[in-house]
Amino acid sequence: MKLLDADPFHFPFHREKIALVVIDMQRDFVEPGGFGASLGNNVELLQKIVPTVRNLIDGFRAAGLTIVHTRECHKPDLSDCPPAKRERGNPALRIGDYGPMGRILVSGEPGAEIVPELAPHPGELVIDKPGKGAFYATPLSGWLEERDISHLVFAGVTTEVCVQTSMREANDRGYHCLLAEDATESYFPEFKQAVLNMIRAQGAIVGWTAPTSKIVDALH
Ligand code: TIU
Repeated sequence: MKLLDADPFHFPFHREKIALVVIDMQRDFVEPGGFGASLGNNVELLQKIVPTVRNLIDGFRAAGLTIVHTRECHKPDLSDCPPAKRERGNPALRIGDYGPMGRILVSGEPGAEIVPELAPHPGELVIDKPGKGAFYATPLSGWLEERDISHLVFAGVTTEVCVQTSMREANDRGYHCLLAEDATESYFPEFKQAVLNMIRAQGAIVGWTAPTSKIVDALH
């Protein structure tokens, strides 16, 4: 067991028990014309982290460790999309509507796919999730238990929505959670900073944070 130099204190890095969870690096959030843009957001900030997320994934691939990719998306009949989610706000395009990358946040559509640079490799786990959290209504818990995973490294988008929700779900399930600070991003920089501060406050009440370079170094 290594001690990784993290905030607010060292993260116990059990290499044999760790998995990477990459949250929702989908075209719908990262590219123009998708769900994120339809909500009025500038997606350029999110595009900038793609190479860093790739470095993190490559580190886990080289170490032969478990990698989970999640996608926020719904069945084509939207039976797993509560009206309270679809009817929220006043977006340019609602979930299920046709946009430039196919139907918004619908599985099988181009926009729901993970960006090509981060596409899952054969053997990596892919979770389609109808909620913001990676554990709600998905097989993730069982898949991690089967692999005896107890420590999770999180990356992806957006920091304060699906990443934070997933990390809180994991924390309540007893996982040690580490967020890769520069491999996550929000449409709102101040929200990202607030999440980093709040998860590691109170003695890592939700978890730890560390830069990708330190996490990748610890994998060697
Ligand atoms: N809107 C927003 O910031 N995020 C989401 O709707 N989903 C995810 O964070 N993946």
